[in-house]
Formats: sequence, structure tokens, C-alpha cells
Amino acid sequence: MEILSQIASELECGAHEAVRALTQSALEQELEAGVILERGLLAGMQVVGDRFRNHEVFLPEVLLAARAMNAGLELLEPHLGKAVALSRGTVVIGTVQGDLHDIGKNLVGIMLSGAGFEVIDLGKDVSPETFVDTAHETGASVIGMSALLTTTMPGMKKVIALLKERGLDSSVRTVVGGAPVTEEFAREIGADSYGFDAAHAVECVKELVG
Ligand code: B1M
Repeated sequence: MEILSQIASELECGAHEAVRALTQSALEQELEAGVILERGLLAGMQVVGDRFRNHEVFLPEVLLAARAMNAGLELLEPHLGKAVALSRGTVVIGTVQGDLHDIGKNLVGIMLSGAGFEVIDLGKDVSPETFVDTAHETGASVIGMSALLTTTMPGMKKVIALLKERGLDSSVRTVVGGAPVTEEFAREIGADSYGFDAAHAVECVKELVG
């Protein structure tokens, strides 16, 4: 669809106002929020990621693309997932220490809220202590961790170790995800579950709170 490729190409240029306006028009044309996300915003971000890897664009362009992505996401948020009246439980989410990527984590939060979970979003660059203390203090039953860098993935293992050390690992379960994270890595570090995308993360959390 024309408008979806326009969203993708404006996002590639980092034109956040155009992305916001086009996302609004797409919603007014009654396109599904999930389709606008996948074939518009995420398609554009994929191109930016590939160009960044090939050194065709640099950090400033990626930052502008991320700002444009967030402008579109803000409008999609109320439409992603059906809001459920009853709270299914509390989930603490965040991006692990040293890691500033938060777009995927934000999506996970939006989807979890849409599915009826109470979400406590700790943001990015979150220390193991903050994850564990917050889960303990709020009575959360799940911690969801995101990592986008191979160098920050070990932060997930530290959170799981700290939960064990404090005897909380049976009451607070863990879900991990993010582009470099694999099911095998999740198993290796003793995570309870691995979500390959935001929608799957919701399924994982539902299973864990059972
Ligand atoms: Co950076 N970056 N970045 N970056 N960045 C990547 C991740 C990279 C793959 C780019 C590349 O080389 N092609 C590369 C990592 C290489 C590696 O580690 N192997 C990289 C690098 C190297 C860096 C810097 C080190 C660059 C530098 O400074 N030289 C630096 C690090 C800063 C830091 O964190 N300390 C850096 C900085 C940045 C920006 C700040 C400019 C910006 C982030 C802005 C922001 O998030 N607010 C940025 C961006 C935007 C990217 C790319 C282009 C896009 C990431 C993104 O948002 N994707 C990325 C390339 C790429 O991934 N193609 C790249 C869209 C998002 C929806 O996908 O987060 O994967 P994602 O989430 C997915 C799934 O992974 C999953 O669900 C989502 C889909 O539904 N998921 C979960 C995510 N979390 C989950 C949690 C779950 C379950 C599923 O359970 C809890």
C-alpha cells in the first residue's frame, strides 16, 4: 500500500513530522495498527539498520530515524492490542545496563499493557539491583529484559543471578528478548522464557503467570 511505503521512506529520512502525519492518515484510512507498524515503521527501521551496518549512514541518521519511529508509535499505541479491564498481574520491564536501545522494549510494554498487564517500565540502562528491587517491592511476578547489543546481553545473566541470590527466582520469573538474543542464550543463562518479538513476549508472560 502506497501510504505504508511512504511511512517507511520518511522514517528512513528521519522526518518525524511526516511520519506522524502519515501514520495519522493511515489510521484514518482504517488500516490496522499492526500492519502500519510492521509494513511502515519497522520496514523503514530495518533499512536504516542495514545502512548503518554497511556504514552508509551514521549515528545521527539512526537517532533521527528512532525519533521518527517513536512519533509514529505514540499514535499507534492506543490501537495496538485490545485493552483488557482486568489486570492479569504486574510485569517489570527495562533495557539492561549499558544499553540505550528502547524501541523494542517500548513495544513489548505497549503490547503487555494492551493484554491487561500492569507494566512498570524502568526505561533503559537499568542495573540488576533496580530490576530486582523493583520487582520485589511491587510484587511483580515477571521481569522482562531487553538487550540490543552483544556486549550488554550478559547483564541479563546478572539479573537472574541476583534473583537467585536473594531467593526470589521462584516467585519472580524472567523473559528475555532483543535482536541478538536467542533461545539458546536464554536457556544458557537460566531465563524462564525467550520472546522473539513483542507479541511473542506477551505469550511468554501469559504462560509464566499461567
Ligand atoms: Co544501535 N545498534 N547502537 N542505536 N541500533 C544496533 C542494535 C546494531 C545491530 C546496528 C548495526 O550494527 N547494524 C548494532 C549492534 C551490534 C551488536 O551488538 N552486535 C548497534 C550499535 C553498534 C550501536 C552503538 C554501539 C553505535 C555506536 O555508538 N558506535 C550505540 C550503542 C549505544 C548504547 O546502547 N550504549 C548505538 C546507538 C543507537 C541509537 C541510540 C542511535 C539508536 C537507539 C535509539 C533508541 O532505541 N531510542 C540505535 C538504533 C535505532 C539501532 C537500530 C538501527 C534499530 C534498533 C531498533 O530500534 N529496532 C539497530 C539495528 C537493527 O536492529 N536493525 C541498532 C526496531 C525494534 C522494534 O526492534 O529492538 O530488535 P528490536 O525489538 C524487537 C525484537 O528484538 C523483540 O521485539 C521487537 C519486535 O517486536 N524484543 C523483545 C526486543 N526486546 C524484547 C524483550 C522481550 C521480548 C522481545 O522480552 C522482554
